Amino acid sequence: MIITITAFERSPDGGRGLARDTRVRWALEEVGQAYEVRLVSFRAMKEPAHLALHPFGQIPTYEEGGLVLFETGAIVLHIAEQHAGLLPHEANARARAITWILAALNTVEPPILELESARLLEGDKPWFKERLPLVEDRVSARLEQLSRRLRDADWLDGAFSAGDLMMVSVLLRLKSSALLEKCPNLAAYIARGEARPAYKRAFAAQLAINTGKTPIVEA
Ligand code: GTB
Repeated sequence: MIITITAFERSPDGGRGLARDTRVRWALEEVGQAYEVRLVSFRAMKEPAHLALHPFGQIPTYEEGGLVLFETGAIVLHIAEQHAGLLPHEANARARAITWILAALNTVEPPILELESARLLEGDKPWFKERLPLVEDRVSARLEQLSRRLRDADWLDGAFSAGDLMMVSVLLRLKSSALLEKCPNLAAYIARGEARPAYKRAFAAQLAINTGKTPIVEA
């Protein structure tokens, strides 16, 4: 069955791997599953054909036979459940790995997104300078909690899992941020994720699109 995902025709990050198709590509690469990519423009994302796949007009989407998914949490979990390699077999360990996927998306990512939005959209507001440290503190608090849990382990709960894939993907958004300096074990955790051959393939594939090395096929 052919798997097709969608990605930005041109990612606003120019190929730094921050758009969310990267985490889906990474999961597919980890399990050795081939996939195709349909590139969509910002205009096409809001048109009926794409809205039929994604009610919020976003990327990525995932199509496999008659199945259409959106939301990277659901997509990565589906991939991990369909193929060996991203979730432990033992029931409790599996449940814990899924917990880390949800923790990455529901507990760690939101304050990071809030910080990004503040920096991107609120810089000209009179209250920006006063608010920014509060938003940064919320990110730091989460990082310190996660750092304490990870300690000197390689991964969050034993072997690398979809939980680590999602957590590293979320933390990568802070890669150039000074906030990570206080948590060197998290910086090393991110580097371990980036060093995985599957991540490197996923990153290279999205970079090729954004540097014009892959022919663009309009959706
Ligand atoms: N909760 C959804 C999921 O996990 O799948 C969120 C999906 C989402 O936010 N998609 C974004 C999108 O389609 C792209 S990834 N945005 C267009 C829109 O909403 O109209 C978010 C993103 C975009 C750009 C950068 N960047 O340039 O650094 C980073 C992340």
